[in-house]
Amino acid sequence: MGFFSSLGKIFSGGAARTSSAPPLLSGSVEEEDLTLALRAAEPRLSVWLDVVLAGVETPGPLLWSRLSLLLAALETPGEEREAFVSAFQSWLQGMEYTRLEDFRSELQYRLALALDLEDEEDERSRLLLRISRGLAKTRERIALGLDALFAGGRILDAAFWEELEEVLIFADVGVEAARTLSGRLRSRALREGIRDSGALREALREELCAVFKPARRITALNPPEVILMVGVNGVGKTTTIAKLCHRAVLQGKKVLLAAGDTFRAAAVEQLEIWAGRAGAGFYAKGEGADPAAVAFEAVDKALAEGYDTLFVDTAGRLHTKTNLMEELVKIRRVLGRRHPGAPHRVILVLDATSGQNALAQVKLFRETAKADEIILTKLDGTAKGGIAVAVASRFNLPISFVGLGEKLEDLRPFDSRAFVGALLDGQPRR
Ligand SMILES: Nc1nc2c(ncn2[C@@H]2O[C@H](COP(=O)(O)OP(=O)(O)OP(=O)(O)O)[C@@H](O)[C@H]2O)c(=O)[nH]1
Ligand SMILES: [Mg+2]
Repeated sequence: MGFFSSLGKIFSGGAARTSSAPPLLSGSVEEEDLTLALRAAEPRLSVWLDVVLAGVETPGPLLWSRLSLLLAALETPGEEREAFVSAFQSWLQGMEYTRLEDFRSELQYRLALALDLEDEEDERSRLLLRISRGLAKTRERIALGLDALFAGGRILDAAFWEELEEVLIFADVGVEAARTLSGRLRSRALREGIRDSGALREALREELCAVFKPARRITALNPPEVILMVGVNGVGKTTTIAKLCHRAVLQGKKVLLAAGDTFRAAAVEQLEIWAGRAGAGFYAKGEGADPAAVAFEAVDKALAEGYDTLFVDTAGRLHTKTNLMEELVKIRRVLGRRHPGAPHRVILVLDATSGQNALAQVKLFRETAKADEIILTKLDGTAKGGIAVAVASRFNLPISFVGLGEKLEDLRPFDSRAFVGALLDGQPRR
């Protein structure tokens, strides 16, 4: 159900309620007031959540009834409402969260997925704001540099274009990409007779956006869709599997996680804990087992038990260690032999804080492991956000998601316009 299509109920009168929905605590007066308040509020999930959560501080009957009211107001059928509330209750119990501030973002995330708000404005601006905050330092470098450059009616001479290149390089866009971008902008300015700084800034925005390739949204025709996660040590592979798994489970998929990192004992345990939290199946053979055998047997299990999606975790490895990279080739081969087309996606996880070294990682992981998609993690804490531009401009690979924190919900689809907006001006663009 779409967010805006479901607004009709709020604007056209009382919320639909069925007898199976949990009753409101203080009766219909409160229900009436809240419905009126929702009708008056800006139609955004975050705002509506503020309205229904007013006065709620801890998990309990008041929270459940308020949630039920919100879902009813959005025309969610009684059964789905109950399923949503009870899934959230058991998650809360497992996490042992007791204060609203600890679980509010998870709640909003679940509601967005359940209500199919993924592509709505609310989601986009939220992503933008998180990225903006995360990119504050990068943005400062670019924006201050550009402001200085564009101020005072400079002549667009050779020195100007050189300085533009420097500003971009300083934000970790990389020498090569900075040169290409500045070159493109220069010919465009000539061609289109651009003189004023506002138009130049807009042209730069478009050129930056054009660098990014749209993410593919494929799903394997022959389930399970097999996804292999690769990358150097500590970049966030395992956490990102957990986040992707969480999304998939909330979207109704049956997900299996395979512990292909048999190098660290703790890695198997770490993945098992995440599988438990996200509500996914789990397959492992323990420390020291052959990762290719784990992958092979996990596909067997996924096929036999009707899983939709299988994520295969792998041990972190330096891209320069040939024997370890060969191990990934073997895992790929074995997966393909057991299940045609597998792995359907090979995701290279890059740590945004690693700067220009990320380029060498992409090169080697693409050649050996055939990585065909990138997820950029830790964008929340870096001054080097420009690396996304460097990677996208040098390699023909889509960035599908970005990691913005350590929690399960801190993963967002990569939106190139929002990202470039955050880099250039940091203000939500409508
Ligand atoms: N701030 C922030 N931290 C993150 C993000 N993604 C992962 N982390 C943290 O990065 C650390 C490493 O994450 P892991 O998922 O274990 O990384 P890994 O690539 O599986 O590591 P190895 O298996 O040892 O190679 C953990 O402390 C994570 O919480 C992110 O998007 N933002
Ligand atoms: Mg790991």
